[in-house]
Amino acid sequence: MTLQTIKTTPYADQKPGTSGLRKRVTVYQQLNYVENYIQAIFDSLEGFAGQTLVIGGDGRYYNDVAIQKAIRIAAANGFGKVLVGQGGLLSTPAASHVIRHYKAYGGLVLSASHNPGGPEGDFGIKYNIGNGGPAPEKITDAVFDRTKVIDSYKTLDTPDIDLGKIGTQQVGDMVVEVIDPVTDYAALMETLFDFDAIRALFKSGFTMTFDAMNAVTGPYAKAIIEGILGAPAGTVINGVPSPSFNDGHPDPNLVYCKDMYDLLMTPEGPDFGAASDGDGDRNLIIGKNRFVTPSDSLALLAANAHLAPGYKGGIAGIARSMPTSAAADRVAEKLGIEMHETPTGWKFFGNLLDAGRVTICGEESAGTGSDHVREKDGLWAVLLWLNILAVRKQGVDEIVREHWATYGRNYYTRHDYEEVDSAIANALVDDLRGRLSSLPGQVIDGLEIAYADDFTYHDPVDGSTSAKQGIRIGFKDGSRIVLRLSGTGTVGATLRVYLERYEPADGQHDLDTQEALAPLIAIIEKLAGIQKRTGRTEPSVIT
Ligand code: VG1
Ligand code: CO
Repeated sequence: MTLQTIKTTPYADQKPGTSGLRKRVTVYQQLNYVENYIQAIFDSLEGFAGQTLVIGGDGRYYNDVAIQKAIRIAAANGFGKVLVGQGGLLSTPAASHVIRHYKAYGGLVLSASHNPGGPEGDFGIKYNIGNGGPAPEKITDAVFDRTKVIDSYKTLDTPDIDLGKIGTQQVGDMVVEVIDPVTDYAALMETLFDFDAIRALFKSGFTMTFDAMNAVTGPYAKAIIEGILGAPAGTVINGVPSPSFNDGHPDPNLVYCKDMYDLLMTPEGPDFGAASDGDGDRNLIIGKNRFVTPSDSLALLAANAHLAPGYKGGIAGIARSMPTSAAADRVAEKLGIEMHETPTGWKFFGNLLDAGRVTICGEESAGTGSDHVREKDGLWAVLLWLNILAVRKQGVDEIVREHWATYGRNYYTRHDYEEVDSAIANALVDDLRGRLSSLPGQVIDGLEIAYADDFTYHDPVDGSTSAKQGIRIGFKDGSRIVLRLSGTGTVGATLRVYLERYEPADGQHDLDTQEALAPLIAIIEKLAGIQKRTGRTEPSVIT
């Protein structure tokens, strides 16, 4: 075994986005692309000599190759130990838990989340800090700066680790321990939820389907839902992780889970449907005849969390990303607890969670989680829903309706325009940004604009500021339009338009969502000219 210092040249495009560095696999396959990025991460950190690093991924194509490189570079840089999931697998929330549970220095999560996989698909690398959460901007900025000047990386000339074998192996002076990816996570879930009540629910004949989308959640869902909780075999579908997700798109939304949605809308369908994404941090919740929007799900989980043992003392506060609907705000107001609005991306919740100021966090993009880890957690959300259903002994639809009758309903939709020419998308956003100050007071189609700005977040814990986080246009009647560019796409630009309108508790709760929001859709077309500029006649995805 010899320590090697290999000369390299920088890549200009290694700027981490909303959640790590996501690129096409073919980009990652370039000479030293992985090595440069991982060395740049380690170069931006201090004090890890002899410490533990967690490595895991969602099992997508190129995971196996990247993990072996990461292990050698970690050993050459002086880590004392690497904890890695068997087969290289760890869901994102499980990786977060393993970092916290074993007091690791940090972790590398190898995933491009909900992006498609396979040789033509996407790959990603994300660094998480010792609290288990995504590195804050201070670190991701430093990593990007380092990638621009990096001229060498350190590695060892050792053979590959056998990732199939549980137990310890040696790489140079470093120990590699291959652990079961599910055990610690399942034990954590058992401390949070009333598993007896959920077992009784399944015994009573309650039926469910969980779509793991051929991604990482399969082994977790099978072990917990079918194994520990006793749901019948076959409850978990698409439960074997596949490097290409069986050529599917592991994004649990109404486009890629349309079959499940259709099934839940029929009398023969199960009582409850759920799904998770590529790396297991997102969730989709569908009850019989009722799709629950992620924004509503956040509000409902916050309002009912006390029904689960892990939250029986109540919650300290709620945080949501800025584009997420204000449904959760009404719950926080009623509970008299703190409410925070953060930029898109889980990294902004970490400080609030660490400071004990919030317990539950969520994003409109189907991410919900709590202070049990520092990532969003798909299966956690599903289990909390099951716990609530088991205790309240009501169906999803009934619970949702009661919620609206108490707090009112925030009609909500997101329109995505994917793979738009970057120059066109940037110009569209820049033009609108330039006109924001003239918008307040204007009346368009009978709706008066109350405020218009580009969201700047001031972190109340560490005082840091994050600017240009998305354009917000608010109306006098409480409606809101948000517009921003995605930070996770890998081809061209993805323009996201978020639309929201509030109906009070005694208002109309049965309108079609797209119809209820049609006036706002017309207004943003007038203000931003999306269809005119992009040539698109409709969004690529409506959620
Ligand atoms: C999207 C979502 C955001 C989420 C991020 C990572 O980011 O909008 O809410 O945190 O994906 O989720 P963007 O920048 O494309 O809008 V995951 O499950 O892909 O790690
Ligand atoms: Co994800």
